[in-house]
Amino acid sequence: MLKVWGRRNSINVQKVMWAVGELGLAHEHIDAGGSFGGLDTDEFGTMNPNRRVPVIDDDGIVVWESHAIVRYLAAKYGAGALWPEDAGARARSDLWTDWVLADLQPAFIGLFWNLYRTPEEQRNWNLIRQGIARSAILFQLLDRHLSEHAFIAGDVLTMGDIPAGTQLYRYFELEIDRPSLPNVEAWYARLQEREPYRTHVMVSFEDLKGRRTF
Ligand SMILES: N[C@@H](CCC(=O)N[C@@H](CS)C(=O)NCC(=O)O)C(=O)O
Repeated sequence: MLKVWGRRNSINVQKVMWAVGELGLAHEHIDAGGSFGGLDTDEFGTMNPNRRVPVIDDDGIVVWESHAIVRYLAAKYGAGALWPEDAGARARSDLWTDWVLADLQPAFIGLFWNLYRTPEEQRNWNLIRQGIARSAILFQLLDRHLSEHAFIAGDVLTMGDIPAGTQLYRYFELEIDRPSLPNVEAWYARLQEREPYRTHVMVSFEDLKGRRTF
């Protein structure tokens, strides 16, 4: 049976769990990382020498890196749904996935760490302001793309929605200035209609407040 390792309040684990939920896959979830620990064992290091979550073991196929896992699960179990059959739609899914890894997530997670995960007295407000401004530019770029599409790759949800869509809960929950993002907000509302999104992504991150330790 598919096994998934990773704490549920990790944004990267949430991508995988959301995909598992969309695909309706039977699985075993094992809490790991953060206050659960377990990443420094020999057994874990054999699965993921980078010692991070998420990791999956699908009947002997071990995959780490959240986007690689989402692609693997979509390709194996979601043909014609999360995994677009059309090469153009698949390329759009891929490019927005890579954009999240290269641009959106470093900017937004940097902001999240500097603002939310740093104790108040240690916060660097220059870095926070830069993170807010950079995130705003990137979400506006995404907003322009979504003005012509209901979902990232077209009219239906695909694997391409998962990396960027996972960032939204925290972005809209943080008490920060945000630009007008009507199309991102409409997409966020569409995602919230989905039970796997509500269950696996809209997860409290309260216990990360002021904690820079993991
Ligand atoms: N690029 C990796 C990043 C993995 C990563 O940094 N995971 C964090 C959680 S979001 C982690 O394992 N941190 C150590 C811990 O939770 O103890 C991915 O997308 O899977």
